[in-house]
Amino acid sequence: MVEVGIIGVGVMGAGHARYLTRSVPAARVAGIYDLDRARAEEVAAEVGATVADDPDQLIAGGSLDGVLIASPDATHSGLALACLRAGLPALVEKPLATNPDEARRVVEVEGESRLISVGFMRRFDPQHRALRQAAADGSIGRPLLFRSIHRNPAPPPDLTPRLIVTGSAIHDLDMARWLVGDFEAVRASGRSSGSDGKVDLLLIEGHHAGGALSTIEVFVAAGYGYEVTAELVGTGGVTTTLAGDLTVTRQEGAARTPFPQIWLERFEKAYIAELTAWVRSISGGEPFPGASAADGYADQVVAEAVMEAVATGRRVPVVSLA
Ligand code: ISE
Repeated sequence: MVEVGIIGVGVMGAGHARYLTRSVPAARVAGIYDLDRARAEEVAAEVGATVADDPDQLIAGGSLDGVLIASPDATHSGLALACLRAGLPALVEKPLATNPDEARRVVEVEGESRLISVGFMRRFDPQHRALRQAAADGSIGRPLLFRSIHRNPAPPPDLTPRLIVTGSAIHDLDMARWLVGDFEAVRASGRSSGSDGKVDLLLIEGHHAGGALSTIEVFVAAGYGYEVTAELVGTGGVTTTLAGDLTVTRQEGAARTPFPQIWLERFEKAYIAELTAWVRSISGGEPFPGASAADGYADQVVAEAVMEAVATGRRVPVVSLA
């Protein structure tokens, strides 16, 4: 039994606690920490865990096999470093950090240990995996273009020009890297759909080292629901994700498809597959097949270039330090 501690049990951390408890038989949620003690106690009671007084107590307590970090984004890299100091594997929710310097520090301290994994769950989504397969086996020829549409029903209350990139678009940047390779440069523009002038729609154009292109739409105030659609255009065919679990109801002259309202519904299978693989990497010593700290850093570098491209309107080169 792999004993897991969870730091942060907001929407995502509580989701992970439930997935681990219900759907990953080889793991047990043993300890939980959240700044909001009442919230920690509520989720701990649900999954049979104990509550820690602070994150250090949880990490350095000596009884855990791994830590899942799902606290606010700005705390991710510091907690990842604390796990590295304790020699504990950690699955860090995306983003690994909120800027490239912090992400790079994690990569440097991690060294060869590969203790840090990053929660880019789309890498475990059966539909995105089909695109990856199509890119790898040559069935649609040479990939020319990756297209991603990423819509949320409503923006978070603290939406900023940084958060829409490091909190939302970073998923699509990671997918673009995973499917068509490293970015060479980006262009990007933002629009506001509301009267407050906050940028809630981004359009990103990626130029990739192997010659492929990517276009990414992120719209976090789409209203109708949560939708992620991806497409890979190759020289010999096109593979597009279809939302496999959706239904259509035909009634009164219309066909109606209800959309999920949140990522937990859309990506439930992906989260469970990701957690299962992470737990297996701890118990069986197999390498985690998802995103590494190096990926988390590379994505952060692209995110920074996207922010510069939005602010300046220019084509911005993407340069990672080796
Ligand atoms: C959220 O944090 C997620 O990671 C979701 O997958 C993403 O769609 C959403 O935009 C983020 O706020």
